[in-house]
Amino acid sequence: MNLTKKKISRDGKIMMLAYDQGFEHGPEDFNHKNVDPEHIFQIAGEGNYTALAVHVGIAKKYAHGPYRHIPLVIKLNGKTKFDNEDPVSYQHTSVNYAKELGAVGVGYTIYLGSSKEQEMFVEFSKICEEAHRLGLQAICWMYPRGTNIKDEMSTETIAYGARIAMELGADVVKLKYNGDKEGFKWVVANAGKTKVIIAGGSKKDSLDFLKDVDNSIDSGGVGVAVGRNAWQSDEPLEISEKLKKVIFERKFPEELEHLSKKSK
Ligand code: FBP
Repeated sequence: MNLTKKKISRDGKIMMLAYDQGFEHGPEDFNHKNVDPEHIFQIAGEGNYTALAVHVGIAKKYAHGPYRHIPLVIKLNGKTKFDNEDPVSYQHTSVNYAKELGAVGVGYTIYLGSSKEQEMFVEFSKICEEAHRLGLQAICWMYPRGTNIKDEMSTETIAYGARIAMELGADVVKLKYNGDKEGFKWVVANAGKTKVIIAGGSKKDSLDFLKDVDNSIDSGGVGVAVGRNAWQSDEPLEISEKLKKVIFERKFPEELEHLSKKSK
């Protein structure tokens, strides 16, 4: 495969597996199986994800051999769960190095509403410049959070996040979905030509998760960057298959229940 031809999307849709939670949340998200990055690379490959998002250390040590074909998004910043009052997350990896490691995209989290938001705006904007010069996609993990944010899940706040990501130059913005299907059209409108994907959030009933994905796409989203709802599932490949059918074949989540009853 010509590695330069790898993309983070397929047919304009994105089904990204996110595995940066070990950094953001710590080992509490893991069990003895999914603590192993190799297990996650297997899910990404066999589950036919369009991309896998990881930090640099995991990319360097695991994105080889049978996993070389998986399009990689390398996260360039990260913070721990200990810093939540007025969060900031600084760049720790360069766009150049991400490119050297074979990434097709780079990811960066912005905490909109934090007193440090300006610092993240400046870093991300420069990252977009560099990424685009090198032919990489720039993906913004946009999380309204901090002392200035009254309700991080309000539609207007999520739409503000979409707007900022677009204005800073993101190709894709990853946002939380608040269940307001009509309101999400406003969110997507604010993102303009920047593609919108949703985060999975903490593990929930698989049907509820798939309905959120379905509704967000109905409202103009193009997919997901999902972590815990996939790799914390007892049946990660089964939920991945259902997800694929919702995103690419636009099947109704209810239609897929017969595939199995196990993936709760
Ligand atoms: P999940 O699908 O597991 O929620 O992952 C999405 C994600 O954006 C991760 O990439 C990131 O680690 C995490 O959510 C951050 O979540 P939060 O800061 O809201 O706990």
